[in-house]
Amino acid sequence: LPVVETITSYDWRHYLKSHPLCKGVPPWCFEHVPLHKEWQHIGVKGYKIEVALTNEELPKYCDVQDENAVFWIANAVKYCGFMAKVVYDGSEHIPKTSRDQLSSRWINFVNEAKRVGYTTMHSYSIMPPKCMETDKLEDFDWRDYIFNKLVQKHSIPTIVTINGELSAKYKSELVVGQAVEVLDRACISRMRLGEVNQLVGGRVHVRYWDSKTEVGKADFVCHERSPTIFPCGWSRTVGQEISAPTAYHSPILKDSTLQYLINYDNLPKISISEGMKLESVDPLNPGVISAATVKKVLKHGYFMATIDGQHSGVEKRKIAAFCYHLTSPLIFPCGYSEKRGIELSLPKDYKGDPSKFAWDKYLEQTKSEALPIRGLRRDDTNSHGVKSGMKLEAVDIMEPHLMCVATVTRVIGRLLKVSFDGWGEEYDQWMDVKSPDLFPMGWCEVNRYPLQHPPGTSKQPASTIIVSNGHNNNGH
Ligand code: MLZ
Repeated sequence: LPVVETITSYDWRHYLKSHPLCKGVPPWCFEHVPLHKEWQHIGVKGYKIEVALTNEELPKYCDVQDENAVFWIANAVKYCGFMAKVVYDGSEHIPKTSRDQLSSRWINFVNEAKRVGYTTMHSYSIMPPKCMETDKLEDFDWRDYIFNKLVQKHSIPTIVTINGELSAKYKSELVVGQAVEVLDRACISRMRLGEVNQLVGGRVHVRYWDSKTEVGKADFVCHERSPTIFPCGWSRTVGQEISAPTAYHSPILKDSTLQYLINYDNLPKISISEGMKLESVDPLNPGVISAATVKKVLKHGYFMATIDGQHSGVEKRKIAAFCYHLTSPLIFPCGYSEKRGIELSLPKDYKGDPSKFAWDKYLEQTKSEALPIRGLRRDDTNSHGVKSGMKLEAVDIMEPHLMCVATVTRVIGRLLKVSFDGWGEEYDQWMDVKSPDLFPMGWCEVNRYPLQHPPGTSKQPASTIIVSNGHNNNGH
């Protein structure tokens, strides 16, 4: 039987109501998020929609008892991710001073906005909210009003709705129970065979083949498009180490088709060899960019590298090599940080003035060469639409089951600094703009995945999610 748990999740509405200038990363910036393409059309002001009145908004004379059965017409006037501010039609009849307070509201546009006509289609009632019950409006002809208001007005295009509703269902490539090769959290230098335990909006919860965690709980969570999860056979194909039962290593086992390799084999030829230096986001301290060294060259453009910089506070960590691909957006040519004004974490064996790190000196000291990846970072522009100050929902890379409230605090080409609201700088993460670990505001709510409260906000009204473990399968 599934384990049913009740979890509270951060609700953006409270924050949005008190921060009218809030900006969210627009959903069209997230290629791995359903509706991202459609959002270029959806996310425009001026749509007429139908939205269910809350219990407090139900008009006095309303005798409908079912929740979410009374609707009214509204306009979406602002978007923050999947969240939208809507203003009820007829609000011009409310005194200006209380208009915004009474007749506007933040909703999750994917879950709550309905195409005009939805109410009729489903035989729900349509009534103006309580705030419009003034004496002046007692004999008002709402039917006539609605009709005039809706003539020639645009609603959400039918092409993106099913029976008047939007759907952000992720079409997963994986299925529950499928075997996969994933990063070994206990030893980031290698992979570990695992089984898909749960799929939520493209995020995969994996149990390792030799899992010792509680039944139903995951050992590792990542997005299915993340470079920490691969189909069976990947490790052997690229020459990476993997922990798996003995039989798994048998040569009789057929390698599966690896779509990941198809594109990569058209790479420009780069001569990469052991000992070469580069810059990389530290996988164990993702807020830091460090000098790194190629430790082992794998096949198909993959290689293992270790971080040279020893950041204070991570004293105890083992010098573990991490697997990268030459096209990885989190590796950079030597000198990248300096050119972009990013502080490079100092390599521990740098002999020289620590305030004046110079790559040529360091390469000379370590008798090494720079990895020639200069030409590999394509589309290194700011035209992706993500701007500093925008809010979003982001995975805490160090605890990847946690989805947190976050803000983009720096934008350097396609590289973003993501800071977690309420958490110190030491939790900051450098992330690629196309990272599948970034989501628009409201994504968690759409997928019924808990969004962590920023510290100190847990007393704010939260929404409650019922999670039935192992069976909250959004993929199918
Ligand atoms: N166990 C950790 C969780 C930190 C999560 C932060 N996410 C941004 C701690 O309490 O320090």
